Amino acid sequence: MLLQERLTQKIPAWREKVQFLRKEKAEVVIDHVHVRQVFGGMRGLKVLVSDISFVDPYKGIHFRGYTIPEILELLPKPGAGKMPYVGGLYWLLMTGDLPTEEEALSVEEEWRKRMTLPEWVKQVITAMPKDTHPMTLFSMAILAMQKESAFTRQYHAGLTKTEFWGPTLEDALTLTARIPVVAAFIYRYLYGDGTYIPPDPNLDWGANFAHMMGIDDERYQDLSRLYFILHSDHELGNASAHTAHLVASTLSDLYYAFSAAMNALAGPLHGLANQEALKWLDAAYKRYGGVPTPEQMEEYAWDTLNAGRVIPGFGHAVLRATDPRFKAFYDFGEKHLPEDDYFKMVQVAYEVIPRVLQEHGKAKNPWPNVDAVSGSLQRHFGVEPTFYTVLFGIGRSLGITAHGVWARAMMLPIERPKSLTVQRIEEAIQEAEAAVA
Ligand code: CMX
Repeated sequence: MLLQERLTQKIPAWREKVQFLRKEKAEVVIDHVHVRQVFGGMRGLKVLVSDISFVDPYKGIHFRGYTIPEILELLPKPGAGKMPYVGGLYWLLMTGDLPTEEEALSVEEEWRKRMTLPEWVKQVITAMPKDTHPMTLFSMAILAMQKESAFTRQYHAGLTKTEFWGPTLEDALTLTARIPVVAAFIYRYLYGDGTYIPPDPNLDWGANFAHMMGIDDERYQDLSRLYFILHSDHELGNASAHTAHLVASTLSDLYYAFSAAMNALAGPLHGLANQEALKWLDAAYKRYGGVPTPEQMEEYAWDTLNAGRVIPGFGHAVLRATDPRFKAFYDFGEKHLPEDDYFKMVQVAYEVIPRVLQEHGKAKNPWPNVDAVSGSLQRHFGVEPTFYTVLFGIGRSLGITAHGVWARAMMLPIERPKSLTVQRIEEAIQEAEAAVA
């Protein structure tokens, strides 16, 4: 397999570099811990390693050093003017190299070989009541596939630490191959007419998802590719990626780790914000009987803030500017659905809300994140809002599994930070203040 060959070439040098840093530079200080970080969700604490992606507060996400506009321009595409193959992005995340078309298609081919869903997974899904949230079904379905983990099987058969990454790559490819199939199956079970559309082996990962959803529109194929690329990764410290990293550090396999990550993604401050953002726009549309004017949007935003609630889709723990993922979706909306009322509401919100949040004075970042726009595009194609977080999860499977393979390649240990009592923190403060005095 091409991807495995490339990683086999790359891993020894990285492993050597990491081993050197861990052994020879172990005592070098690269960050200090502040009291605000201990009580403030560890914001900004530099304690994780990711060469796969990096978020610049002003320029946003970089995948292996490339910005979103660069990614959309440089990755191989199924045709002129189309969005890139998701398989090409996966190659880049995994190897750090921009793929040739052959390399991108080799990933798509691996996915094609592995995408058949076991029957029992479908039975687990259809045994559940239809008012179950799709994220619950998604997480359960991933866990239902765990018995197929190559890593767990080979680990118990006797695998040495240096070999861990190989079967983890196997799991990564099988899991990511099946993720869109599972997701579309859940969608059609909950919201469809009871029929399931099998995958089409002639289509690429993104287009195949559109096909299995039953949305036969080339624009939706392109939106799917774009959606999964934009949601693929956002450093290692975000709640879902970090959950997966923590779980996998115990040598749990990627099925356990990714299922756990989806439980973190299901929270309204994280992945569920895309569903919440659409619901928030929906309520504005109903309240004003159509697209609100800027004045009405401002009134509506203040009512939300005065009720002590957050405006979903705005703000970010790391970003301090408009999210470039928001910008890429916004461009898609302007090109393909400028007359859509919900997209028009996104435009009004973008015009008004950053100023309102600045006046409100709490949020460190008043600018929109990816969730402020993604739902309006999905809604245009008839996708139910409660499903939007699953779409986020499909994309996130790419970054999480790539991180999983590299954590094994670098032979990182189990995570175990230290907790302190409040009394010990107070003592540490006194010691620090006495030292200054
Ligand atoms: N609306 C109203 N208030 C907001 C706000 C928003 N969109 N964003 C931040 N604030 C508030 C916070 O609630 C916090 O208030 P308190 O001091 O009363 O607790 C204050 O501003 C400071 O928060 P912050 O440091 O700017 O933001 P955090 O790093 O704590 O949180 C985030 C980041 C994303 C959770 C927050 O901005 C938020 O809740 N946004 C709305 C939900 C959302 O869009 N989430 C999706 C994030 C994208 C992703 O998951 O990738």
